Amino acid sequence: MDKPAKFYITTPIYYVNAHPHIGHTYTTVVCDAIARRQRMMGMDTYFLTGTDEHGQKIERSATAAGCSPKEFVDKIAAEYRELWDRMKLSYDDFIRTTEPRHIRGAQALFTRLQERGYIYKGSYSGQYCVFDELYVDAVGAGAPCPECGRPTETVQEENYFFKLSAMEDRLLKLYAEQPDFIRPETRRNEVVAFVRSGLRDLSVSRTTFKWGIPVPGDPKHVIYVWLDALANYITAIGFGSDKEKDKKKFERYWPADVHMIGKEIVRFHCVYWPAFLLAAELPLPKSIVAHGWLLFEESKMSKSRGNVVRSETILDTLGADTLRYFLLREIVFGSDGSFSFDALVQRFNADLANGLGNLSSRTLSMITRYFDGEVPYPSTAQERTADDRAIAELGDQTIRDFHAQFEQFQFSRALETAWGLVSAVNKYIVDNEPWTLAEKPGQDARARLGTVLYTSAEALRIVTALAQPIIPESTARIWQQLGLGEISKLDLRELKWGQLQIGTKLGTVEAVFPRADKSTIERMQQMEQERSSVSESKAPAAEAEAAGTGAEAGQRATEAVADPSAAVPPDKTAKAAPVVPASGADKISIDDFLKVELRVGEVKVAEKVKGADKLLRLEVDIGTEVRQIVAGIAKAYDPEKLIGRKVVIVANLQPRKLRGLESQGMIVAASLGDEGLPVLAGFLEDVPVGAKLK
Ligand code: ME8
Repeated sequence: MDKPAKFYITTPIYYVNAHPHIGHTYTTVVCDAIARRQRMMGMDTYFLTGTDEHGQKIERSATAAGCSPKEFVDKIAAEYRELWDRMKLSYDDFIRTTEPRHIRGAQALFTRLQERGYIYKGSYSGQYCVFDELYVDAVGAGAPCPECGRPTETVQEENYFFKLSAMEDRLLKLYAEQPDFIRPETRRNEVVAFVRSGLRDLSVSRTTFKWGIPVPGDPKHVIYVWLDALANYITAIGFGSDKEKDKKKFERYWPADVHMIGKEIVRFHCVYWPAFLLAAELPLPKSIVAHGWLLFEESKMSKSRGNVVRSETILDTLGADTLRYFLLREIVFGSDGSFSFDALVQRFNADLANGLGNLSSRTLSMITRYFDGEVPYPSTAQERTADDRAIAELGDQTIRDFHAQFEQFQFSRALETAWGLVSAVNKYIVDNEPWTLAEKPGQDARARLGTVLYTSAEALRIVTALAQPIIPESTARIWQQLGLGEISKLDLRELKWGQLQIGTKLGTVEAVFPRADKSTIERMQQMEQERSSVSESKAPAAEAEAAGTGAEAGQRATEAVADPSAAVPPDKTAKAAPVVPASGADKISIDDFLKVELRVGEVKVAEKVKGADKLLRLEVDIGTEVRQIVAGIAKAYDPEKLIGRKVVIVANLQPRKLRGLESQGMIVAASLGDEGLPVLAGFLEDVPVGAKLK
């Protein structure tokens, strides 16, 4: 017998500098649904996900959290895995970029590029954005990154460069010859325009930090995080290993059929990744599919904005299937879509509790009651009514349409199609009143009752089978109740109307989707608030990082004094800075605020603190005296550039000692992004030293 065809699908590997949120869940659930369906279509499917664990961002997050990078990444990677297991995601492999198999494979890729003459040594001096891990065309210390708006850092490094400029024509040819290489088309057009505008060589190593994969033969350098991260797609399936078994695996599964990604990382996947592969003479993935963003309160849900919703909240209330169904049904794949607890509960009640749940419980309990729990005979074809025939035809049509739409990544439409059958059958039941037929004496009524219930049960079977990849747990339960055993054994290719066997003995019938009410929304909101305040106080990851610069100096930069929206980086798509609503208890009175004495000061002396790479010792004139202040701003500001600068000081803080130096106050700064990069508060107009702020 021939080996089945293979299907290899990947998610991005997620950064471990913050906790997972439902944006990450979205991509992973989409891939899971595709993978599950492929398996049920007889494909030898390999579904890969994992975590991206190197880079300066992560190194800094670990420092801020007071642990080693390894301890830090282990903790967050475990969180991802645990969540994916709770979500019942059917991944075949979870790659971590700190694993030996990946390190070996990424180094092998680097060497392969070097051997083929695509990597050379050069030097770079200019601005670097730590958040995007990118050299950028910005001028001057602290100039904003053109990608994300965060302040850049000035670096001068000797680097290895990849000859990206040599790949322009080959890439353009690829996009022209394989129109499905980048999907959807809008993303493809953007990439083509970007490449046409000209490519510059890409720096693929760093010397400014250590937390990365050493360049083979030159361990002073670590491999650029994106080259490291992208390599996961091949290292996970054996690239770079000498073992026969791994080589076979690589041959079997590479190239990937689908790399699923969010739209913000299109360039890395559609320009850099194929360029690396072309240069390394490795086959190219068949398709890179970019989806839109999940928005919350109108802007992209993201850790740096702090407007995230955790999947755990929904798991603990409505369950994994509800979240999975919502994400695939509510969001039009490819476009941005909003998440709200109201919409989630509405979808759940309408489609799952009242729709599929109702169809399942009324059909199966009537078969239990009227036919002793055995699937009844339908009447012969000639005796069927137009109504019965319409449902049977719709059943087959639904199967065809669902498959076609799903294959085109139109998950929302595919589910709409399947639920079209649910509504039609629920209406059919109401129109045919099986409960009235059951009361009527005589063979005809009994035969009619059998037909109506057979038709309903068969439609239920079809929807359940189609929905299995999206809501695996609940469909498995309905399948058991239908008396059909293990749903995972079903071959979806064979599914058609009329396969439900007469006489099938039903399992125990019970409700699969109990209705949710308003209190569920309140509970979820409450849980989110509690979770965010717990993670703030524990400061485990990005949150710890935001506190990073100030925390080391005993100062949390934006706390209490700075405008929280100043900590939100400008974003091309953002309309407003989302702020997690504060409950009344979190608010302070004006009197409380006035207790904080804020004054304008002028920096007279600024110098590095020995042995503390984040700290500066400042002498600040506040009008009445000169204060010594120890501030965690060394990563963002050169001491020389601060002399003469007007700053805002919290003047009535109790003095405290940092690295043996007394700090007599605190300097106010916004804290940007996951890195918590400080940006000092200042004034556009001239203000006198010592002026009070209120
Ligand atoms: O970019 N809506 O990791 P990351 C939809 N490590 N999807 C979202 C989302 C949102 N609001 N937020 C996140 C990285 N995602 C790199 C990838 S791959 C070789 C390296 C999803 O943790 C979406 O898939 O920032 C997005 O592309 C990915 O998470 C970014 O995850």
